[in-house]
Amino acid sequence: MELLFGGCVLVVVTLTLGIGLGVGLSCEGKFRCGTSSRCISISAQCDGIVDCEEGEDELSCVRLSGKSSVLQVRSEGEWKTVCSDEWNSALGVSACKQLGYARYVESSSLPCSSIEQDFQNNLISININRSGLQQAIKIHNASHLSKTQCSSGRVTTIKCLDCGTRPRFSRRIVGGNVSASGQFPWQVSLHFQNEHLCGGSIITSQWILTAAHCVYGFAYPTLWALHVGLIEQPVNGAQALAVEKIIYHDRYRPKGLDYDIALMKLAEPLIFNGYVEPICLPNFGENFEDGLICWISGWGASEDGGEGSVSMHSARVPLISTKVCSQPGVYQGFISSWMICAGYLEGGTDSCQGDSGGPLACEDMAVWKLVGATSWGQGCAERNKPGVYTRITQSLYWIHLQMEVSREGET
Ligand code: 4AZ
Repeated sequence: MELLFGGCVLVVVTLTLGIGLGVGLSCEGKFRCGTSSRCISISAQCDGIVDCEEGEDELSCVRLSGKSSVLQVRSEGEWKTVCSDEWNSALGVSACKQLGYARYVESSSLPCSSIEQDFQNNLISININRSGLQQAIKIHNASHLSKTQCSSGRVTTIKCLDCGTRPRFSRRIVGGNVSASGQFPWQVSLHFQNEHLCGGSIITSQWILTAAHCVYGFAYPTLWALHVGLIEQPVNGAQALAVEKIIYHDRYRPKGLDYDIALMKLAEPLIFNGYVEPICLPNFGENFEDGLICWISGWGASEDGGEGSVSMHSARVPLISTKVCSQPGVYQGFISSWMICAGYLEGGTDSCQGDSGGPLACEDMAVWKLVGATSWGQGCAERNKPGVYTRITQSLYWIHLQMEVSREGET
C-alpha cells in the first residue's frame, strides 16, 4: 500500500513538473526569447526596450504588406499600418535597415481605402523628435500614437531596393527553352568544389536565397563559389564570387521537406548591370493565384537522373493550388504551408536535379517576384507529380530576420 502511495506521489510530482516545464517552454500567450526558456509579455515585444538577452524581442518589428508594400510595425502584440502623416525619409532609411536592407529607395503614400481591407483596420502614426533622428533609431520605438484613422487618410508605402526588372532582356531573342541573356538576371549558379550543384536567386546586393537541402552538411563558405550573369556552363575563367556566410533554417531536417530555405551572404556586394539584377521578395499577405503563369530556370538535368545542362534552361509553369496538389494520387499528406506547387499534372515540363534552390519567379504588374525556391518532387516531369517549391511568403520573417541580425553592428 505504501509502495503504491509512493508511486502515486512520484507520478503526480513528475506530471506537475513535466506540465510546468512544458508550459514554461511553450510560453503560452507570451513571447519566448529565442531558444531560451525566458518568456516576456507580448506587450514588451517591439516596445523599444530590450528584454531578451540577445535582443530578439526587438527584431522582426517591421514588415511590408500586400501588393502595394504598405509599411506595418508590430506594437502591443498587433501589426499596425503606418500613417503617412508624420512620415519622412529618415524613418524610411530606418525601416529598410530593420528589414535587413543596406539601402532605402523611396517612400510614398496611398489612400488608406485603396489598400487591402486586412491592413486598413489597425493604424499608427509615428513621430520622432530630433534627438531620436540623430541616434540610430528603430522606427517602432519612436514615440507613436495609435489611431483609428490617419489624419491625412493616407498610409505609407516604402521601397528599399530597385528589383524585379530585366533592363537587358529583349523578348525577340528567346529561342526554344534555352534562356536568353538578361532573361533571368537574378539566377545564380552555386558551385561546390568547382561544380554546379544548385541554383539560387539574388535578393539583394549581398544575399542569395537557395534551398537548405543544397547546403545542409556543406555549410562551409570556403567550399562554395557563386556565378552570376551567365548562361553557359562551365564557367572557365569567369569570376567566382566568394561566400562569407551560409545560414539555413534551423528547423530544416534532411529527412523532412519543410523549411527548405537557406541564405548565402556574399563577401563583396554585387554590382547590378542588367545581366545581374535582384528579384523582389513578395510582401506579407500577398496572394499568388492558382493558374498564374510563372517561370522556373536553371542548369538542372533535362530528364530524371540525367546530366546537368550546359545552357541555362527555363520553362513556363502555372501555380497549382495546395488543394489540388494535396489530392490523392498527387502529393496527399505531403504539402505543408511552407510549400507551393507549380507545373503540370499531365507532366512534361518541370524542374529537376540541379535546379534546386533556384527561382520560381512570377511577374506582377511589370515587377518580377520570387514566389518559390525549387525544393522537391517525385522524379521530374512525371504525371501527377508537379514540382514543389519553398513558399517564400511563408519564409519572409525568417529571411528578413537573418538579414536584420546580420546587419546589426554595421553603421
Ligand atoms: C532535385 O533533386 C529535384 N521535379 C529538384 C526538383 C524536382 C525534383 C528533384 C522537381 O534537386
